[in-house]
Amino acid sequence: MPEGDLKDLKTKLEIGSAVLRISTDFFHDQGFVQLLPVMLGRSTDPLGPDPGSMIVKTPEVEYNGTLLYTMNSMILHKQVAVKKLGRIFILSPNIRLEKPERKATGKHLFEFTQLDFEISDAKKEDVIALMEKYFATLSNELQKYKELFAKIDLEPFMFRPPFARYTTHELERKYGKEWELAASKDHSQPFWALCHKREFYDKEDESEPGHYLNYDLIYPLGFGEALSGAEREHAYGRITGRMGKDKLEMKVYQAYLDEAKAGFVPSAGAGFGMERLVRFLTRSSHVGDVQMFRRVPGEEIRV
Ligand code: ASN
Repeated sequence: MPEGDLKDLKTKLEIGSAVLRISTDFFHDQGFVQLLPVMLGRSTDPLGPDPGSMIVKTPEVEYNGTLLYTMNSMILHKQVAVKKLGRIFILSPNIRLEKPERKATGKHLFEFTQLDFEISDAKKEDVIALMEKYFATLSNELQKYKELFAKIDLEPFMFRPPFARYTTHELERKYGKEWELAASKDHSQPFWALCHKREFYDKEDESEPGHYLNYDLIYPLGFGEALSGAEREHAYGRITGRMGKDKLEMKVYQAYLDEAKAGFVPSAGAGFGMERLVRFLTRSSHVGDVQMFRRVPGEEIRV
């Protein structure tokens, strides 16, 4: 690795450390309880109706006679936890064995950490307001780290919420089906992409079937997706209905479904990747450039 890259990596890791501190402080200040992550579970996030279009497989471990999966995300566990504790967040390590060709997107890793949070009885607007407050706070707090940014010839990015909002239908009309990169390049501040057909746990608007109460935040300047989240399907019958439409194998989700049957509370939340945030703040060409231990799809693992 050339000398300059090593120096840059050190600075980027220091910026990453500041971001972790600011972020956890923010969620604590907002009354959230920080939980420790789980990395194995009897069910995990299916990742879209067709995980095969993105990941090679979800790793499985047989332990003590039980089949366990590594976490694609902790969404299913968040729905269980939020019943007991109304506001939770987790720095959650996720393993997603992305296809090697995904290296080219610059934003995919096969191992990363997201700050994942969930709030009982919350709505879409509550999460959007919370995240806009978070990004404004992040900009203010990062002013204290100006000298660090100067080492890589940057200034801390000024997030200026409220961010623009579009439905994904509007974005598709303007930029085509693969709107994310073009729309991101066309903006100088993050923007919300609303109403996107995704996993079964994102709530469908019952008054407008085919519409979803979810939200992605997209970074500007070509950096793409920052965050995804939603109000959740919490009623057992609706969950099984959505799983059926996605042709998911119910028995894989039995433990989760048992919890749903016992009763979930309405909730909303989101998750955002820590490495993607640091990549954006440091304008790095690949998200792996901000990791101490690179986990880039298709790349040889050194350590
Ligand atoms: N964390 C996301 C959410 O809260 C789910 C994901 O990572 N796929 O909706």
